[in-house]
Amino acid sequence: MNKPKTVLRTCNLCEAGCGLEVDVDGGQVLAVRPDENDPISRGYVCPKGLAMGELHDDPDRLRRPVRRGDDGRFHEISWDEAFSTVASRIDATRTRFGADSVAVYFGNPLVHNLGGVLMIGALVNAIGTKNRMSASSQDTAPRFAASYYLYGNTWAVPVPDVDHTDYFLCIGANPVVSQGSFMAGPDVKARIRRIRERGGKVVVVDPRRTETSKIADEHVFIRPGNDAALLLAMCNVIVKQGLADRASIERMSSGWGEIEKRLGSFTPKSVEGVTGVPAETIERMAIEFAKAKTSVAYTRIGTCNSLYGTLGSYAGDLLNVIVGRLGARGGSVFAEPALDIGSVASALGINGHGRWHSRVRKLPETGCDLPASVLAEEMETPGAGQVRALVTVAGNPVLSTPNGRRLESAMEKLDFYVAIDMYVNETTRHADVILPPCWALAEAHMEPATPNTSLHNSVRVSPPAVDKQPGELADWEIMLRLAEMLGGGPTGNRAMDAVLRVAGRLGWKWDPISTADLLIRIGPRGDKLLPWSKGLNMKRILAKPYGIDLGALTPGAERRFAHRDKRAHLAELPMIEEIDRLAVALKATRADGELLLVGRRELRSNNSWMHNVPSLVSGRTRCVLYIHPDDARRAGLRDSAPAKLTSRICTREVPVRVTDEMMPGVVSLPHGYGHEGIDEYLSVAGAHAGVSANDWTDDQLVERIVGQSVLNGVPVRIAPA
Ligand SMILES: Nc1nc2c(c(=O)[nH]1)N[C@H]1C(S)=C(S)[C@@H](COP(=O)(O)OP(=O)(O)OC[C@H]3O[C@@H](n4cnc5c(=O)[nH]c(N)nc54)[C@H](O)[C@@H]3O)O[C@H]1N2
Ligand SMILES: Nc1nc2c(c(=O)[nH]1)N[C@H]1C(S)=C(S)[C@@H](COP(=O)(O)OP(=O)(O)OC[C@H]3O[C@@H](n4cnc5c(=O)[nH]c(N)nc54)[C@H](O)[C@@H]3O)O[C@H]1N2
Ligand code: SF4
Ligand SMILES: [Mo]
Repeated sequence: MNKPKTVLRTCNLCEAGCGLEVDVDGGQVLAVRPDENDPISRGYVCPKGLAMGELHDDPDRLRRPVRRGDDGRFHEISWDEAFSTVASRIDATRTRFGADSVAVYFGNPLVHNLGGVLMIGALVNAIGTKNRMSASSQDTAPRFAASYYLYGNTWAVPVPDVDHTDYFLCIGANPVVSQGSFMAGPDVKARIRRIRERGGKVVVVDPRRTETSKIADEHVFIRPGNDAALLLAMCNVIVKQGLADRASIERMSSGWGEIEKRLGSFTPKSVEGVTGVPAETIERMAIEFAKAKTSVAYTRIGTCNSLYGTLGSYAGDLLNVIVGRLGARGGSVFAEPALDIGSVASALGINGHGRWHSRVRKLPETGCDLPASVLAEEMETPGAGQVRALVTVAGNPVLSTPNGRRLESAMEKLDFYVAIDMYVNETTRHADVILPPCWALAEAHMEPATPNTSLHNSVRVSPPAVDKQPGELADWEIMLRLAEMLGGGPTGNRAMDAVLRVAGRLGWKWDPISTADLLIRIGPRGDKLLPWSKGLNMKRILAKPYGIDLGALTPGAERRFAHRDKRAHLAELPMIEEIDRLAVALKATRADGELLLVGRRELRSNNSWMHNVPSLVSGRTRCVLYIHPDDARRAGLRDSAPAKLTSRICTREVPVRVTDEMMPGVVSLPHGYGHEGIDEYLSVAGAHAGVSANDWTDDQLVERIVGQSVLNGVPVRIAPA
């Protein structure tokens, strides 16, 4: 007999990692509450976290594998049938057409799933494909490439030391709604407020007057795609004013001369036109930034997902470097996690850029992932290496990747498609087989990746909350079983997997927590497997229900630099070339009447997948296009009336909200909606369909370094419907 109990968990839905109290009875969730006693989140949560129980109970969530029958409908099948079908179909495609004919796409929720993350390499290597894609190319590929060129380390992503800074320059991010990305920690809103309370300054640069700008001292409108120009101009001002920290540049970096001589092209006046930021504002911001006691520039999705995404991410770091803020307290610092997943990834070769390219358009890999925007053409274009089978794990690329509808039609040509997902969504509805994992509450939880970019170092492992029901498998169990059936094993390394197979015959079984234990123990904070050491191991972590506080972020950056000379390389060739291209582009003129479409996030929404939770979709309609009154007037649009929005690839109707929150010339639409014709599988989401922003975004309009599609700054036109 089960007895009701309360289990303490961290929420796995976003990077904030808030503490939850979950009342459970066996397989049932009775209640979910904020955990007031959590020493880190102190009772802070958002509505999504409180909906964990609703997700668990959602009748539309798949509990058993399903296979599409001749009638086109999904029918439940046994796990044995599911695994043997999937393994034999993938193997058949691979044998006939080569390993690259099987593409794999990993979605965002996997990032918060320890077992899933550890199984990525296992599954990809078992298949043997180079056609590996992920949500990264709609999110972080430019950031990773910038880190790769600057620090020689894809995973060296600096974090703004918000808790200690006196000047927070927040560019292309809306942490008050997104809860912070690459600045992970609960209640970032309060943390940002505290900067001002201690006399500091917060400046937000965004084409929309966002929720974050409402708690800032200053908001600056910028025309999308131009963060790099703005940041380089700020660098120029700092140098001209003699405010650059030359000693620090000298000590930490190489290549400054190459950059300094190029900064001349980026003056406040020369970038004023493209950025829309007045020259005197740029000048003042630069001087304030340099003169503040401490300061940090932070860039995120708005910068990353735009035409100069890599250069914009680079230029944010450059600004920090030249005033001596990289590695300084209150500046831009690196977290020191217990499980250093970045170093593990680097050791496995997941560190680099452009080592191979896509077959059709020759777009480069970044950290082993090709841009997802190549997936449709790789399916459509005949020839050796054409993609004929697809595996998706925790993703919804039809709604989340550019020109999603092209991908959706291309998917019809596939010989076989298997999805590992808990839902039939707009993408997985096209699968032949769907393998559903148990919901996260049935597994132990430990964030594998976010501690790499946390605002404060800590480590915590939450126990499973609900009992796994008979016939339920976790993501890692599904991925591992498939990998093994395709000839691989848990490490993705042939020799190591062969050893583990022998161990397996002796009764040893791979599992994520033991693997994390090993990685922690041999990691920088670990006990190095020495019984007398005071270092970390899983036993010590599990003994503390709230985990272990590993202290504030510490100064120093060099420990993360992987270039042999232990310096930040400011002038690697791709960056130099991009700076030169941007210098030329500053002179281009803008098409008349052209609007630029950008994205937006909503507090009650999580990319494409939480709209099936009733408590999260109640109230006002959220999927509406924001437009400035002047643009609305010019186009003859009225508030709340539908409009016809046109990009290169799509014309469709959207509901409009007229608001001076928007910069003139820019319109904003959240992504992740567009749940049309899916009522059968997602009864709640289907009734709140909205439209998908990625019906308009363009798979062919890409950033030049990583080939990631432009999702912010898509040229559009608008007219009354
Ligand atoms: N236009 C535009 N497009 C964007 C963005 C933008 O700003 N603008 N942002 C992009 C960003 S940052 C991201 S990260 C991507 C996200 O894009 P994706 O990762 O492709 O999509 P998600 O909406 O996160 O889909 C998550 C899927 O995972 C499933 N899922 C949830 N939890 C689990 C789990 O534990 N295991 C398994 N197996 N499945 C699970 C859900 O049911 C859902 O189907 O979208 C991107 N797309
Ligand atoms: N509630 C909620 N939280 C989430 C998510 C969610 O879907 N919902 N998704 C999670 C994920 S996967 C991620 S990656 C993070 C992302 O977290 P953030 O990076 O904070 O993402 P956004 O909230 O989309 O904020 C991007 C901002 O950039 C602005 N912008 C657009 N183009 C430009 C430009 O060219 N320059 C500048 N300066 N600004 C621009 C937009 O107007 C927008 O305000 O959020 C995570 N948290
Ligand atoms: S902010 Fe993120 S981690 Fe916290 S409760 Fe909401 S979804 Fe969960
Ligand atoms: Mo993301």
